[in-house]
Amino acid sequence: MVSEKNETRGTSDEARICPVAVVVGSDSDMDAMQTCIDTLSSFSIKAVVRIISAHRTPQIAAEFAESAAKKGIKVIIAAAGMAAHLAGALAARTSLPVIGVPLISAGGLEGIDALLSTVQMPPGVAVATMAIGKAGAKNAAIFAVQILALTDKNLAKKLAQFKKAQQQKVIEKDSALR
Ligand code: RP5
Repeated sequence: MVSEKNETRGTSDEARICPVAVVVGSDSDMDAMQTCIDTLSSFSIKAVVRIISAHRTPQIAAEFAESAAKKGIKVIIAAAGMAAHLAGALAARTSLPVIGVPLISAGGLEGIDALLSTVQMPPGVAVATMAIGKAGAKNAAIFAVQILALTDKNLAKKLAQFKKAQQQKVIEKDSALR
C-alpha cells in the first residue's frame, strides 16, 4: 500500500508503478475498504490509497482524477457512503475505468443511499458499481485485477489460480457434508 503522503508527492517512482488507486470518501470508510486493499495485495498489487471527498475536497478530487492516468494509474476504485458521488465525480474527469463501492455509513440508510448514488450514473459517464460494503470492496479488487489481467499474463495466471482455489473450497465444504 502506498500512503496518501507518498501519492501526494505524485512524481515518485513508487507512485508511478501503482496501477490501482483506492480512493475513500472518509477515514471512516477505511475499515470496509481494507478488504479491497488486502485482496489487491494478495495479487501483489500495491494500491495508491487516498482519502478524497467529492463534497468536502472537490478540487482535490478533480485534480486527482485529471492527473491519475499520467501517474500510471490504470484503474480507480472509489468508495463512499451516504450521498456517494465520489466514483461519479472522478469518472466525470478521467477516461480510466472507475469502480464504485457503495458503503454503509453511520446514520445512513444501510448503504442503499450510497448504492443509488453510485450506480445511477447518467448515460455517457460509466461507473462499474459493486455490491454494498465488504463484499463490494473485495469484488472491486477482483474486478480491477480482471481489467489488468487483460494485458498482464502473470496476473491472468494468478487470477485463474484464485478462481480455482475458490472453487476448491466450495467443493471441499460440500464434500464435508456428505
Ligand atoms: C461520505 O460520508 C464518506 O464516504 C463516508 O462514508 C460518509 C460519512 O463521512 P464521515 O462523516 O464519517 O467523515 O462522504
